[in-house]
Amino acid sequence: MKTQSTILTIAFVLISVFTIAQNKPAVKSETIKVWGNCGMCKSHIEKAAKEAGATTAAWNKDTKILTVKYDLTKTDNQKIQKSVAGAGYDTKDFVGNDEAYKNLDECCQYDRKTATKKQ
Ligand SMILES: [Cu+2]
Repeated sequence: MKTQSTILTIAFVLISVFTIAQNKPAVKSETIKVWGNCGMCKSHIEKAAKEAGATTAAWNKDTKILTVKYDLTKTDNQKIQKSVAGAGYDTKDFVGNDEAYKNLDECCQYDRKTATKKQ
């Protein structure tokens, strides 16, 4: 009887250790609307997102949707959006930095979110 409970205990410990070892970092995948124009905007936006801690970033110029993956313990949605806005691009929650926007190439002078809001 004692041997049996010892075996059960060992089995339980092994299963726990295995489960903990399998625990991956909390990775979140999200989509964020980001205003922009062309392929160059794409590289600017993706670079800014990665600088804010996104492990992967892919912006689609047709849908204007940025898909990011990031570690929840390292960054968050707002930080990523702020970084993209800092590069001159309007995002869902932030307005792009005006200075950065002015310095973008002509092809990247997209229609601002603020401009589309006003009628
Ligand atoms: Cu562009």
